[in-house]
Amino acid sequence: MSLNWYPGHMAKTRNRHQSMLKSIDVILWVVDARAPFSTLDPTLKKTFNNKPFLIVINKKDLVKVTYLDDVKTRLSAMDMPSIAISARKEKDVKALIKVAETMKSSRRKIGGLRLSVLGIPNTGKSTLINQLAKKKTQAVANTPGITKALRWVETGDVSILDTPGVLWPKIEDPIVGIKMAILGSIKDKIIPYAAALDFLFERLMSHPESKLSDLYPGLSALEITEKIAHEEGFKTAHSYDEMALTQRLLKGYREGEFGKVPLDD
Ligand SMILES: Nc1nc2c(ncn2[C@@H]2O[C@H](COP(=O)(O)OP(=O)(O)OP(=O)(O)O)[C@@H](O)[C@H]2O)c(=O)[nH]1
Ligand SMILES: [Mg+2]
Repeated sequence: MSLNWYPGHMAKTRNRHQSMLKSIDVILWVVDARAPFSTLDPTLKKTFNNKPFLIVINKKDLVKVTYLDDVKTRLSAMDMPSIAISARKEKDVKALIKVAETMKSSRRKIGGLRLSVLGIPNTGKSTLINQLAKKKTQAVANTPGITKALRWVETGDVSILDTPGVLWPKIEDPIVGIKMAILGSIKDKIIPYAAALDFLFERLMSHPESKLSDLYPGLSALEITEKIAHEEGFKTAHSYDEMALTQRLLKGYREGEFGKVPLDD
């Protein structure tokens, strides 16, 4: 299974962003801290035309600091400057703006800082902007495709361009597609449920930060599946509702209920 979900608005967003580069000082390229490499769109950088960019590793509250340090070191070795934040934290967003300020071209002396935020759906782009604006200017939700259009938001000295989440035209690696599904970056209706459930379980059963075995000590993956299905009422006499079970687990994982378990190594 390779994922082929690339609605027209995604291509349009990329093109519009590229055509607006002249009005942007620094691009904030937002990725999810639980899968920073898988959510780094391999085709996006070439649309920046050498404009400075900063990788914003968002949702840092959902992984451990040691993991983040390793990610930053690896990105730096790839010539990708980065900063880890939680977009819900004012202090983190302030620190991010300070770094972006230092990256602005010295040729542009007048006027405030102009930023754009780009990234795959559901990484927290609009949350970041709301935090900066200190009010809810942008709609936010834990599903993909919430932001529908490019929109400038003025916040004091900083103008910031919100954009709809974009995926890349063809996601070749099925595991990357599954991770996107788990993170809530693709539409529910195209989630490969069985594959997502297998992957997530495997991860939660084997990762040292996972709380699953504390919650269900001594049980195998299958036994845990059965137990959760039973507890949640997804179980009938001979089978259980796999989709309901997967949705329940995904919801828990997305909210950090099972520990600070990243999807990328
Ligand atoms: N745990 C955690 N959740 C966050 C953080 N930032 C954003 N979120 C949540 O992530 C979900 C998606 O946030 P949005 O700001 O709508 O994401 P977006 O990138 O604008 O999404 P699209 O507009 O659909 O592309 C929401 O449920 C946010 O509350 C963070 O730092 N930590
Ligand atoms: Mg948004």
